[in-house]
Amino acid sequence: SDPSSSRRGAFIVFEGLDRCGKSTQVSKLVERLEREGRKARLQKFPDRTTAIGKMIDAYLQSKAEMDDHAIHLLFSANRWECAAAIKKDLESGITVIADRYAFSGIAFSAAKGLPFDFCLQPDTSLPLPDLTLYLTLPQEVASQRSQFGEERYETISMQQATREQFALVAQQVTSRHGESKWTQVDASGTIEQVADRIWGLVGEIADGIEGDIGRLWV
Ligand code: 2DT
Ligand code: MG
Repeated sequence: SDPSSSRRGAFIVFEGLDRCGKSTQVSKLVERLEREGRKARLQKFPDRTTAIGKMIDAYLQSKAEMDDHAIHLLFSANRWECAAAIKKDLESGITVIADRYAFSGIAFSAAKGLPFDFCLQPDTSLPLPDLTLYLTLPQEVASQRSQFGEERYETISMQQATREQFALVAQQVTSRHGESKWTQVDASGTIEQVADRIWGLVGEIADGIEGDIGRLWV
């Protein structure tokens, strides 16, 4: 019998600052998993296709203004409206790969000055990622990439402040959920070099997970 049949899919999250190569690497990983005969699904956050996502999109493109707390809660609500589908897919053996998640939510809002504990709360008990890959790239490299500066938050000072908050988020994840849940990845080099690095880190969890889906911050 197939040993993987009793296993659920892994929930893998990619995090990092803007233009570090997350979206490229998320797509590469989904392709590679599918090529190896595994079922995988990409979930982008924010998911700009929903009603809430459209409000977030207007905010990010500076077509709308919003109170910092209100937009923080909308980003979280955007995850909650996708949470049941993520759980369902994981339980049916699909590997779900998210391009950003609650950790971006905390890091970016805290960088604007909202209290860290406030930023943490709304995402409490969302599905817990089995692995978060935090991609790092020197700011001067990210800033040179095309399209940097197009959206709200894409300024050097905001990226620097967010980088500091991501370090605190990493501490929270590892202290509450364990060292194995957060891995920093050097995102410099060619697309293929980074993809190989990531493939090595994903390793056997791509074959499925035995335990239950955890709950964030619980
Ligand atoms: P993309 O460029 O990846 O579409 O992100 N953000 C994202 C937040 O402020 N809070 C969140 O909860 C999430 C998921 C990071 C658009 C921007 O939105 C920020 C960059
Ligand atoms: Mg962006």
